[in-house]
Amino acid sequence: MTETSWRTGTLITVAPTGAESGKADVPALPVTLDELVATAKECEALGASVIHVHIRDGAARPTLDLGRLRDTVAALRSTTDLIVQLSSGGAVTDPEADRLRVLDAAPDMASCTMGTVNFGDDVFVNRWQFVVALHTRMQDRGVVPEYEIFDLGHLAALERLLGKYGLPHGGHVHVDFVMGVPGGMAGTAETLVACRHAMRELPAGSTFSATGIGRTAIPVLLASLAAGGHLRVGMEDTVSYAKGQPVESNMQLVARAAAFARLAQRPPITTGQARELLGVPAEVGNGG
Ligand code: KMH
Ligand code: ZN
Repeated sequence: MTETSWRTGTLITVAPTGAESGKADVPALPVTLDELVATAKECEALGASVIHVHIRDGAARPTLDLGRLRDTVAALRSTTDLIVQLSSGGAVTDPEADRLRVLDAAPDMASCTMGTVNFGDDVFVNRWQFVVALHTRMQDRGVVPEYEIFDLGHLAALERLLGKYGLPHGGHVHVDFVMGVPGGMAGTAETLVACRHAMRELPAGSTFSATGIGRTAIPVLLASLAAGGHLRVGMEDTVSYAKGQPVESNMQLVARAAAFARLAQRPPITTGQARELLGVPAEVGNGG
């Protein structure tokens, strides 16, 4: 049997919670630390290798509380081998100082959104100077970024960022196309191919994953697999499994992504292979 490597397999990121859905509207959303850890373990067993984390407070509201973030990183590290990626995006209402402080929780990775985008009825603000602060602080702290691309111009901003401030910690550039946000780029195969094409301006060997918000989830997933990309799935992005059918759990979405990846003959890679791919150092003593 041929062994799957990160070159031939698919990296699956699970984004289980997000900052937008309410627990009352989406009861299956993991909002407590116990729910998050249970979800993380099950998603890892199904093929996820990265977890993109937003946390909630005692009332299930989005929070960037540093103590809770540290506890979350520690709990995920002690119970799973997943790469822990904290969101520095938070909620659209979070101030820049709180978003930068996320890095004090010392995650393996953190998101770094490459520009401002209309976000439904809101605006997700990412000023150039703030992006620079995030990128350079991640370099200083040894945190590997995932660059979030909501629009084609964000790739040009990334090229400018790397040209002026250098490669990220670990030396590997990985971007995530967040497609189908109302106000951002469309969640279509054509748009994904345009993004893939624009990546030619990034350092050789740069990689991408993609996620489609809401009903764009499946077209984006299929397009990404076909274009040699990786996948992000989860209830941060998708709360309907099919028309009129609410998602039952994050595991349901990871299982579907893993099945599609196997059908595409690019099966899910392990957490060790994902670390190799992304330039994230191996953790000692991880795993439950
Ligand atoms: N919740 C969105 C405003 C990220 O995690 O870095 C931002 C977001 C991106 O989800
Ligand atoms: Zn997020």
